Amino acid sequence: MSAPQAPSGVELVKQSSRHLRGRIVEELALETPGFSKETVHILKFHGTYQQGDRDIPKGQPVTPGSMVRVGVPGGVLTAPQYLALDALADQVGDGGLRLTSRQDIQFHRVRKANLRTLLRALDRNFLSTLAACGDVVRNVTCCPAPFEDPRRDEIQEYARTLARRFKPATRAYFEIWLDGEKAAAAETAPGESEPLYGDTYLPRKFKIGFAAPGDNCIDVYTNDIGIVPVYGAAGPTAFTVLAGGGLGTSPGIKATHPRLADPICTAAPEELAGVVEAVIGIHRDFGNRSNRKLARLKYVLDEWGLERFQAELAERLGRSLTPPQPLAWQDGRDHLGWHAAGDGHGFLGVPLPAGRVRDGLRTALREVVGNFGAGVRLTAQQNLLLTGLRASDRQGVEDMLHEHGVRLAGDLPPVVRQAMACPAFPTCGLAITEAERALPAILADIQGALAESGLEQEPITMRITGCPNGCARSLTAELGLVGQSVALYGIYLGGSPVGTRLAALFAVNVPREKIAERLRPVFQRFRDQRQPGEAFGDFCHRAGVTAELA
Ligand code: SRM
Ligand code: SF4
Repeated sequence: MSAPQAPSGVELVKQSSRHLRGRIVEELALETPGFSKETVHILKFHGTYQQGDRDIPKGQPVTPGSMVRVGVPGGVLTAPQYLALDALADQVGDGGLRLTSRQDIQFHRVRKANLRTLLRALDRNFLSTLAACGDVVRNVTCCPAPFEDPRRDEIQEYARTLARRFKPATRAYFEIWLDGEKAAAAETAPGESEPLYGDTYLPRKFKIGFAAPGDNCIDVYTNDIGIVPVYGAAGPTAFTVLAGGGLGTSPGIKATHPRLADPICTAAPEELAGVVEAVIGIHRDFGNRSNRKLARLKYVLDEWGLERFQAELAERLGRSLTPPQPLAWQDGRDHLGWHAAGDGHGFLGVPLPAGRVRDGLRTALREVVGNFGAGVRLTAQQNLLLTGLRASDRQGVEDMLHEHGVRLAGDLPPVVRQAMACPAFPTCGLAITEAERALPAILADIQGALAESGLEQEPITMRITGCPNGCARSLTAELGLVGQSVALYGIYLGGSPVGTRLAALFAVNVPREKIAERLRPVFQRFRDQRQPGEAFGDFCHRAGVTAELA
């Protein structure tokens, strides 16, 4: 047996943080614009991420600001909550909101002096940033579409219940940000403990997502735990539980790789929370605490194999597992355009460019939400649903959005409508290439190449990330672009349109302006050799495009 390895530096920081307090209070009181390295780690658990500005050339002074991530379980916001977030974007942010690939909302460039103001305002609106980042259960995602099926609402309720259950127990967030007097003491509250997480929390981030049966809009296989209900007539009769998904790869570390989650077992509704908690417990106890690059649950599954993992889970639950049910998917696209909802109303899915809400789009959404009282639901594909609209509102809503230059799903070519991009430059410290900012030019080139082959109406999923961490889930797209080295991208092809297969590497180190050129022969081949109704990603996979042309 190999000798136990020393815990990583971050483990020691967590251990000595007195349940996520660290020196946050002391450093908030300092005049300096930023926080120390240790405090930056602890702040992540509070949903706050210190960032620089990568547009500023190296060597020039940068005033750090913070990305602040608001957790929104299942992506559901009320109209007043959305309007409050919108107002805060001007008061303490950079004048915009960023909807994330996990149904959260981010503020960018928040000054240290404004952090308390922001978190208090969020709290007054029943919103929180606690555990939106850090080594804990992150936002629990769930298909947000309120279709005419009450069982969808029930799934949302399960997502909210798990989100509440797995919040850290520490009072640190409330003391530091919301209650000034207690913050002064900043000691661990008497008798406080973290029954699930323990003093060092999890070895790494942990993600949970609920898909609706047949509808994989949330990319369920990319989660540490994916959950898919088995529907009876009145509601879910059971849940298929998957484990071990994750997309991140660390450049230069061979053992790291993307992985789709495996179906593990079936849980009855009353068993679900216990099963999920037991899987989290396995991650807590067996995840790698010396190397953060290898600390996700997926590597425990890799090391153990499915059988040992299931045996450990069964032992923790004190009973044998019910085998998982086979899953079938009809769709993986987002819920854009108009749809009927369960309450006699309708909802409109609005495509957003990489989740960024600013300028005319921001004004338009504020006016629709304000004037029509629309609820807002964030999707896991960086888009937004306006809910609770009457048939008689439809024209007025569309006019209002169009007036501000917003392009709705029907106004956009399918490849643009479905595209996703991570933020990358200038805010992300890990970005190797542009992503969000390069998206419009790349899409224009790809549309041109598709049109040359008469494929402009093909609903191809295209996603781009500025590094191999996979934040916009490029590797479950049919066409994925991944930043590899300065201004150069890897092209990945063959992901399935319903998110059940990883895309494979097709070309390396392609400059941005050459991406469409490399894809042109593949599009032509797809046009000529596809089977009736075959999707682009399925064709690339079947025809072995990546193996032949790489
Ligand atoms: Fe991510 C790190 C943004 C979803 C895998 N991610 C980051 C950081 C915080 C950069 C950092 O650590 O310094 C990025 C902040 C950029 C910025 O300026 O906002 C960042 N991740 C995002 C968001 C905002 C991208 C987006 O386009 O919306 C998403 C926020 C989700 C949320 O609300 O919680 C986001 N990140 C994802 C996803 C997709 C998902 O979960 O569905 C993944 C792939 C799935 C997975 O977890 O494996 C993902 N992010 C990573 C990783 C790789 C983790 C790993 O296991 O290796 C990192 C790097 C890390 O943690 O060290 C990372
Ligand atoms: Fe940053 Fe890479 Fe995530 Fe993009 S994929 S946000 S570049 S960590």
